[in-house]
Parts: sequence; C-alpha cells; structure tokens
Amino acid sequence: MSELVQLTKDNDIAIITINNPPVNALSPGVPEGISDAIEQIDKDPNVRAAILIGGGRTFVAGADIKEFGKITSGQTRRGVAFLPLLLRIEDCSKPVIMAIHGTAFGGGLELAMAGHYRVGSPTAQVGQPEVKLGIIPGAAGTQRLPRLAGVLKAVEMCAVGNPIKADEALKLGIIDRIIEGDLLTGAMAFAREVAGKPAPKTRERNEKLGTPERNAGIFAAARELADKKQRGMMAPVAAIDAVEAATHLSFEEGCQAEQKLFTDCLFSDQSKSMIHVFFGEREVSKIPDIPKDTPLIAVNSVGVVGAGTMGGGIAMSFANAGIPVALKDADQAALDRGLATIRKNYANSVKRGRFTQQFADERMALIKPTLTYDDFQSVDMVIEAVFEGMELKKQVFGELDRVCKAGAILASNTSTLNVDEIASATSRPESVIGTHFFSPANVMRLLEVVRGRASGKNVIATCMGLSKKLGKVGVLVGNCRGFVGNRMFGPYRREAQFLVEEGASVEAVDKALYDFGMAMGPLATGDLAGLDVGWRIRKEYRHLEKPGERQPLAEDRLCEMGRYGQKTGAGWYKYDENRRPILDAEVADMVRKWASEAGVEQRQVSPEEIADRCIYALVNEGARILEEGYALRSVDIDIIYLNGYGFPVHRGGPMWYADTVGLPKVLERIREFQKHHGELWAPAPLLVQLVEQGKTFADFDKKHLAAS
Ligand code: T1G
Repeated sequence: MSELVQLTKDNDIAIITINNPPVNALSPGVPEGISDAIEQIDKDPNVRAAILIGGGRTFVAGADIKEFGKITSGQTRRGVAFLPLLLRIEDCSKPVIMAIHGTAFGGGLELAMAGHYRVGSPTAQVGQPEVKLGIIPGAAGTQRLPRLAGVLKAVEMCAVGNPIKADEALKLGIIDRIIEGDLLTGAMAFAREVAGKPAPKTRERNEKLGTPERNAGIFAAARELADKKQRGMMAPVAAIDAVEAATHLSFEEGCQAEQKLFTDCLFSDQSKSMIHVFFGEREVSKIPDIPKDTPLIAVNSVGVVGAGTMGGGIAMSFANAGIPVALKDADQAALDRGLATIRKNYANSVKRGRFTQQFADERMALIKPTLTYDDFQSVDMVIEAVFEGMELKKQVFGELDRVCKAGAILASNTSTLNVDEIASATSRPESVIGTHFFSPANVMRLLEVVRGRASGKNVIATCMGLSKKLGKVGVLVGNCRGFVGNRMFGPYRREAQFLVEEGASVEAVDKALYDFGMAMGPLATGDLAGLDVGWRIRKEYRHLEKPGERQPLAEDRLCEMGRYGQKTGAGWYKYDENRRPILDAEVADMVRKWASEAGVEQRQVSPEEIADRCIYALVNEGARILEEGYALRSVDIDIIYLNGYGFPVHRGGPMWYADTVGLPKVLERIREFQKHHGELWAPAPLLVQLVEQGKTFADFDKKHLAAS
C-alpha cells in the first residue's frame, strides 16, 4: 500500500485514511493506495463496511493541481486512472462511507460521491471549483452531482464553482448526515447502521435528473448567466454542456462527453492561465528576505484618518474583520457625511442579502467617529486616507508621530506619493509603510503594501498578514511613483487617449478592451474613478514631464470644463441619472479639434491595434518595474492587475498574457509602435534581454526564486 494511504480496522469496519498534507490532494500514490485498500476490503470476509476519511485538516481538496502542467506537457505517468477507481469504489461489495471534514473539493467531492454514503462534520464544505482553474470536473462530477443534488444546483456548482456548506449539502442530498462531535466515531456508528444492507450507487440514481422541459429552462438561464458573469471563459460553458449531457445520455456516455470537454479545457491557454493565478495568489505572500516566522505586531484596533470615500471603505474593511476602528475627520460635517455613507453601504448589503441586519449593526458599532487625534493614543495601527497632497500627508504624519504609541504601524493610503518622504515627517520611519487600498475599499480585493526604505520587516509581515484577515490579497511593491498598479495604468490610459486623438472613437477604444476581457474600457474607467484625480496628480508632478514628450490632450481640458466623469454627470461620456453612459458627440468633436490643432494625423484604427497598444503599454512598463525591482516577480504584477484593475483572469494577468502571446512577438509589435510613435515606446531592456535569451517572464520568476 502507498505510504499516503493507510488501511486499518476497528472490528468489522475498515478505515481508509488519506495522509497527503497539506490538503490531501490526489497526488500520484493516493489513487493507487485507495485502489489497493478497496481490493483488500472486498476480499476480507470480516469487514462489513468501510470508511474513507482524510487525515489532518481536511478531506480531499481535489486533484493535485501541480500535476496538471505535467499532464498537458506529457511528462507524467498517469498512475491509476481516477474515473475507473471511482467505479471500483461504487462497485465494492461492502458499503463505503465517506467521512468529510474541511473541504471536499473537485476530485475530492467526486471521490465522495462514488461512496455509497457521505457523512460530514458541521463545518465541512463541498464544491466543484474546477471552473476557477479554467477546467471542469474530470471524474464524473458533472454526472454524479445532478444525480445527488438535482440538475439546478449541479449546474450552478459546476459552472460557478462556489462551495456549499454542510447544512445545505445535507438538504440537497449530497451528504446523508451531519456528525456533531468526533467525525470518525460518528462515521463508525453510521457504518454499523448500514453494514450488510444493500447500498445505493450514485450512478444508478436517476430520479433527480428532471424533465426535458424544466431542464431546458435551467440550462438556458445558466448559459445566459455565464455569458454575463464569466465573459469569454470556456470552462463554465463546458461545465453546463457536461451537466446537460447527464440529463439525456447514459452515465457511461455522459462520462465520455465530460472527458472530452474536460480535456479541451485542460489543454487550453485559459486553464494554464488560471492555474498560474491560483498558485500566484499564494506565491505573492512569500517575501524572499522576510522569513515566515518574522514576529508580527498584534493589530487589535486601528485608527483611520479621513472619512471620505477611501477612509470610509477602509474603516468598513476593518470592521468587517471584527477590528474596532476610530474614524477621524477634521470637521463634524465631513464625519457625518462619511458615517452616513457607511450606514447606507451596510443597509444596501443587508438589502441584497449579503449581511444580516445583526452583522451590519455589530460592524457599524465597531466604527467610532472622532474629531481628535487623542483617540489614536492606544491604537495598534493608523491608516491615513486624506486628500492626495504631500504637504497635508506630512502634517498628518507629524501629528501621528506625536500621539501614537511606540510600535504602532503608521500607514498611508497614498496611491502615488513617495512613502519615504511621508515617513520623513516622523521620528520613526521604521513604523511607516504604504497600504494602498482600491476603491471601493470594502469590496476590492487588492492591497498594495508599499515598502519604504526604512519599513521594518515586522511591519511589512504584519501588513501582508493583515491583508488576508481583511479578505484581501496583499502584494508587496516598491516605492516608485504610482507604485506598480498605477504606474502601469498611466501608459495604458495614455495610449487609450492617444488612440482617440488619432481617430478611434471613444466607444471603439472601450469596446476593444472590453472585448479583450477587461471589466471596463479605459475611458469609462477614468470616468468612474474621476478624471480630476489624475488631473490633480499631474499638476503635482508637472515639473517631472520631459519637454517635448507627447501628452494626452483631452483629460486636463475636460476637467477644466468641470467634466470629472460620472460624479459630475459628464466626462468622456455623458451620464443619465442612473449613471448610465451616453455617447457624447461634443467630446468627439472637441478631441478632433484639439488633435488637429496639435497636428495629430487622423487615420483608421483597428480594434486589434487598440488592444495591442493598451495591453503592451502595460507589459512594457511592467517589465521596467520588474527590472527595477519595484515588483518582486512578474506574477506579483499579474495578481495586482487581476484584483485591482479588472484584467481578465482567464488571461492570467498582463505579464503572463505576454508570455502566452510570445515575447518575441510582443517585442516586435512594441518596436513597430516605437517607430511610429516615438520613444515613449522604447522597449524595456528586460523585455529585450528575455527575448534575446529565449526566456519568458515566468522564467524570470523562477530564476529570481532560485537566487533568493
Ligand atoms: N493541488 C495541489 N496543491 C494544492 C491544492 C491542490 N488541489 N490545493 C491546495 N494546494 C496547496 C496550496 O498551493 C498551498 O501550498 C497549500 O496547499 C495550502 O493551500 C479530477 C480536475 C483546499 C480550500 O480547486 O481551494 O480536482 O502555498 O494556502 O486557505 O475533477 O487550497 O502552502 O505551498 O490555499 O486553507 C480542484 C483548490 C482541483 C481546490 C485550502 N480543487 N484549493 O485553503 O490553504 S481540480 C481545487 C483550495 C480537480 C477533478 C479535478 C484551497 C483549500 P503552499 P491554501 P487554505
């Protein structure tokens, strides 16, 4: 038997235990071990029932995702085929009871469904999250789940990928009993109840497969939803097709249909990209020079300076994580406005069923408004979220230095300013760091943690850990202008504007990037964020502009006209009272006029050029950032773009996307743009170097890791 699977006995009950930490993935050796155990159980006349359970923190979290790359590149031995093993379990002559704690995900749930019964601890979760990796269940999950849970729920679970909790799984019939107390003890009692009785095989249970009329509506609605919410992704559609196959084909034929769809997805760029994202999200928390055991600062209370949009959202993030917040603003009216907005946001969450009234009330009670810094004397951390201006920030940090206790973390939510200069206003730069939240801060997952020259390792490690506590993904970035995300966003939006000046329409630019998969086009994003934000920053940095360098013509002028975007009812677009965009011919005429005055030649611009210009502007700037060391790895940049800027997850992030296109091709296109549009398009030296060496950004990351 494999060392990953143990077989023991308690009188007439056999116990199969999987021990493959951390999450009991079905790595090579696990299916073999289960197969051997089932053979022995079948043969042993003294065994009347068997229990399969996970050792450690969980049941089985699915197939081993690390193996997928080997499968698609043909490097792996496939071991015991998983699908036939599941049939073998189902055909075992003794009832097999699956005892679930933690997560039975993907292949884990498929394994569980091949058992004759399932019992679970109250905190167990089950799910088919494969779509989140760009694939679909590959071992009859799409065939057995509708047989247990019904078609409607099976489609949802397979196409959306969200897990469900034990109580819902019980109601649906996915599990048969919830075990309070010790799981194995409860499972043993259950096993003795069912031993010797005829055991149900999931694959033979057809009573929940519905009628063609009802199913047609379910599948149509699921496809419509996938089209809207998972735009451009192939796996959700494949998952729906596979579940549909279960409703009109035999189990065996359904499995064959599933296999074909599974393989198509597995070998696609989309699944490779999404698996890159899965590991990337975990990778970004690893900082080479900050050991895992770095002592953390306990953050049990925080202060937030500024009750505006950002400050309010940040206060909500902490309150939602159960951390009390003192929220300060300079004047009562601003504080009242900020609190009213927070209250309204909570009320909306209750209305939409996201929070219960009680949860919202409790969170609201954690936010204590204040007009004075005195309330910050005892807090463990302060996040400053005042207006984006250096003088004001320095003044605030001077105050914080005066009132806050020694060791308190002093964080700035600046999105562009120099963290070291902010730190210079204090006597303790080692306690100062940037925490760049994204708007709306209580919703957006990204947190850029900005490392200043003097930021202490414990301060950095605490902020990275805190991001998880807040339900966010923290990415450590260096202290350059705009940090990583906004620094790259500059050239991206610059190109979008240049394209309009050169003859593309506003809607054509936005549509090309929306069709690429971005959540919104770049011009519409500007209107949403407020064009005045960039305008104000540009004024602050005007002295750094290189003389003669081409600058976008429109946004400063739109701002001078009071067209700040959605909030003023007009920007690149006009907006109705529901903030729906309306094309504005006036803007098109004005841009044409400004462009002709500036001598910008008008021409036809293709959607392909629009996407390439904007996306490769991201890639080129990303390569510079990487080379300069302001991002640790290319995958860090990807995670930033996926979580903060609406980059499509199935393309893996800008740097990964460039790898999939092929860096030589990307470089060639960038050189073309350089020829036509000048030195703003000078290729990043790192990009040139990687192409010369025949390497990718992923190779760069590997080398970087090996060196650290
Ligand atoms: N394979 C390999 N490694 C995995 C893994 C997996 N399935 N799941 C987790 N890990 C690693 C992870 O990279 C991390 O490593 C460590 O375990 C702890 O994870 C045939 C085709 C289970 C809810 O999609 O959702 O089955 O960074 O930090 O927050 O149809 O991991 O420490 O080195 O996330 O407690 C379907 C994916 C596979 C589940 C635990 N299954 N995993 O969360 O810890 S496809 C999934 C998760 C499949 C079949 C198909 C979560 C978790 P390191 P963690 P966590």
